[in-house]
Amino acid sequence: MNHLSSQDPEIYAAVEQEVHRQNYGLELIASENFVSRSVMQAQGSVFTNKYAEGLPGRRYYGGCEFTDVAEDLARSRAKQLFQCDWVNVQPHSGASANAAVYLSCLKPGDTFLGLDLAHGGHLTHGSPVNFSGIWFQPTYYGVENDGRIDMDRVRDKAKSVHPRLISIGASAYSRDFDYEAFRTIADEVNALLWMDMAHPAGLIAAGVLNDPLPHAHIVTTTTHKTLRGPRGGMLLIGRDFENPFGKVAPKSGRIRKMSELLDSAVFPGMQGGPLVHVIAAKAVAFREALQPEFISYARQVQKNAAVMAASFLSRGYEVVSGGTDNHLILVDLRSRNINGRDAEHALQSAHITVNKNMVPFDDKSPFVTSGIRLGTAAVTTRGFQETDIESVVTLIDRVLSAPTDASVRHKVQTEIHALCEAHPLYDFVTA
Ligand code: DSN
Repeated sequence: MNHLSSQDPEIYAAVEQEVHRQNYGLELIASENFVSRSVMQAQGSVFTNKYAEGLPGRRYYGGCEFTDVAEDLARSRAKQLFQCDWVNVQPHSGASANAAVYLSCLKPGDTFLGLDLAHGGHLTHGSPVNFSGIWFQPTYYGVENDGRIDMDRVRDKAKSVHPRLISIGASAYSRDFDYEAFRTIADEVNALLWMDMAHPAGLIAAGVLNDPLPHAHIVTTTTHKTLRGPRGGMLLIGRDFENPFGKVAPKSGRIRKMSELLDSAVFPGMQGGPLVHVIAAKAVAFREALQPEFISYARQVQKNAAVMAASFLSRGYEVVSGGTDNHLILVDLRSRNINGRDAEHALQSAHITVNKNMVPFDDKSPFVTSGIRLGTAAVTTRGFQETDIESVVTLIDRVLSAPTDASVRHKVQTEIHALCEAHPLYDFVTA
């Protein structure tokens, strides 16, 4: 980074400090991961200079011949990875991909049904402060006292609210989904079924979780969580189909496919020029995810999360739903005399990064919360195995058992530093 360090020392210093933070801190935010040098190099490439509105072969700008190569590779690799008919790799983020679903499937004011945000759902699945809850009519299903979704309750809710669209997917739900049962319910109430697999996408790609693509009409994802690519979004369809709204193609009058509606919703519906450098980096990440090592990685993420849940349980903590099927766990601190906000702060000062999170039936506000959410995708990338995870939980427990004791935090910091040194991450900026 010699150009950056000489030309903009202030930004260089921030980058350098961030590299140090990532190298020597414990990253347990469930939605984060560490990308490879190749992904970063593609993202840092001259593709950042290019305008490329449209799709490969059908652009509104000249000079797109190499952009087309990158986007076609991203599309074909994603299709191979998820065994699906169609993808659009242009959404700038998961929220943009989700917005394209709403734009294609709903009119303002239409009712949809999704997982309650207070039970692990996502902002773009109907929060009153998000476009999804401002322009459309959200209704919710939740989890039961055991922390799991009960499909009979989902069916009852769907039959009472008659949604046009049912969403699956979450930011804080540690169990796998029964996509077949969701599809049966969607068919019974004549709704479209949409899965937002942003969190578990990498585990789905590796085949260690159920596959939504044969069942959901539309799937969205981010590319940077368990899938371990650059920050961004993507839309997918398992088997393409005629759009149920009867929308026709302008000249031929033929009914357009759902994929065509979604392509138009991304551009020109919601976005202008795609981020070609990010698309190139997505292609690199998809190639990595197609390698056999990625399956071993995904299995280890899942094993590490299971060990993490078991270690918390054995120390007397409550884990929502009693464990996990995927990469994340939600710890309910209500029996521990500390709230989520204070736990997050205490852990942060010991260089352990987690986020406070509402737990189902929480009595505290989203700014305080009763829980913390932890995930194993990032630490597994740097090589943590089951025994490391047990050490991590021991260290977290030491901090949470004495959250105001600076000497405990200091000792834990030193041990975290040693654990991170044993599993080196990035070596390209020395700090
Ligand atoms: N904000 C992300 C998460 O942390 O789950 C989801 O978009």
